[in-house]
Amino acid sequence: CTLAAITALLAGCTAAPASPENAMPRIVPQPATVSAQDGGRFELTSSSRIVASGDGGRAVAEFLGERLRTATGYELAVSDGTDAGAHDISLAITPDGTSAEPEAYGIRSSTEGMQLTAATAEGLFRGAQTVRQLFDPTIEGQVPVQQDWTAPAVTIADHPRFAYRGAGLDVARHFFSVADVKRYIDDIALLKINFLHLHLTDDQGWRIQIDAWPKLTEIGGTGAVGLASGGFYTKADYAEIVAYAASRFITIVPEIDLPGHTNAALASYPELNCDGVAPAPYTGIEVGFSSLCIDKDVTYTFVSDVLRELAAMTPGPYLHLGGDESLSTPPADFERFIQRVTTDAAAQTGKTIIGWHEMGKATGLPAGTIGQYWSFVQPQEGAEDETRTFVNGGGKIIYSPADVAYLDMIYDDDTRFGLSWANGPTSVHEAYMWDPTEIVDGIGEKDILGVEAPIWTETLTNMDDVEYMAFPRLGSIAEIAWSPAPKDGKRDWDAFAPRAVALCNRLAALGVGFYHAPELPWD
Ligand code: TNX
Repeated sequence: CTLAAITALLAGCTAAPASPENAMPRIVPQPATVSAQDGGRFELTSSSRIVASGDGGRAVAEFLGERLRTATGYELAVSDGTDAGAHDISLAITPDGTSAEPEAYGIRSSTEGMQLTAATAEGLFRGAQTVRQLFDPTIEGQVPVQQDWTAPAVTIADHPRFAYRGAGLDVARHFFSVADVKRYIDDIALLKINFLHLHLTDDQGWRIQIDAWPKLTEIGGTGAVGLASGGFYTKADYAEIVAYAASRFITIVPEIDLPGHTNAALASYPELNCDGVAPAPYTGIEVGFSSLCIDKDVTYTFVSDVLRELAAMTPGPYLHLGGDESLSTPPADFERFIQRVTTDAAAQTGKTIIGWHEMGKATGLPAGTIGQYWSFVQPQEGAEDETRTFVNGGGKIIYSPADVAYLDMIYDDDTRFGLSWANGPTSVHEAYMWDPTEIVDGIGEKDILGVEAPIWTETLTNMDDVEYMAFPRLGSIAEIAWSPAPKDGKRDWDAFAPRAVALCNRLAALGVGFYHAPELPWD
């Protein structure tokens, strides 16, 4: 007896809702505009089809069909064309459709049918996540469920606030298999996340095959935190992740953290150390003790080889070079290293560089370098100036304020794992009640590329742990990143909270774990 079956049973016993027939659907992130229409609901039936037109529309139709087939038990055949009936869902790419924005989409649903339109396949895919959420959460169930499958009559016009809506996954402290990463990709796609930042290297592990430096994975890839076993992605594994992400319109952002957070590399190659002696592998959870040797030529050969190979396997536009917490690199050396690497080896890859905000201590960063902010909502000493360096250089900012957006922070004092260094616990409410335009003075909407919620895995050993920490807080972050800026700067928790519950109900049907946050109005 699965959770989905139980949920379905309960749904069957509940009295009909007192709310009107076309009550507002509960969607996370909230679309830019949703208007309830008069008239009856759209109904999916055993003969419903998913009708696709336009280049790439069919793939999105197949995706949607896969999501909806199991619980409904319907065939939901995908067919090409525009000839859709009253019980069909049609997906159409209409170049001059809803908006010029590639991720914008529109939905109309009524007794006449459900139509999803967008200018691109990407826009259709984002819209498909909304289509899923127009149906009862039980439609995500993993076994057939007996109930009527209807959606309210609505008109939706939607587009994202920010171009970059990220989730970060630390696969260095604990290793996560290709299957795990694919699962997380599916989890985050529901929330219209479009970038997955993989933290591929750190003191405890090196997780990506580099042909020119094979010991990085032979030695540096074997360990992890504590007694956990390590692992690494071969180039084929990485390609599989990149392709799977692309099928969900998610771009992989790979991070090689430099020059600190490098014990795994230093342990693999003695020559990368100033004293020529390889340190022991590291299995603890301290930060800030390791550094590449800034004055050795071999350091730059190493960095150049790694970045060249990584860029060659990464179709996306970004390479993340870390730069955080290099506490054991003398400040002048740090600046010299960052300046040299960003303008030389990294620049030669042709990718746009992202660095944690401390990288803004260096002068002469290439124009357009992107800063990722990890200080608090109230910036700590130095963080504002370092962040402004990127904007002054023509780059933008990704906001990941640690006290609200770090998903490895405990929810409350009873959380079984997680850390608390970023101002203690982070509730779902705290993760929701902030705005990226209110953090660094002088950095406004147009300077902000987007928002990312990293999940660090010092204390998280498997996907159950990761999902528990991510949900529903990633819903808070995704809404900040996607939905329109709050009116008068005031975020409406009371409007979000019931939608967060609906999200959790959907995750439950999907078999994805989450935290039963006490501040939410559970059904
Ligand atoms: C800070 S802030 C880190 C990570 C840790 C994380 C734990 C930043 C860019 N780095 O190295 O894993 O805290 O919460």
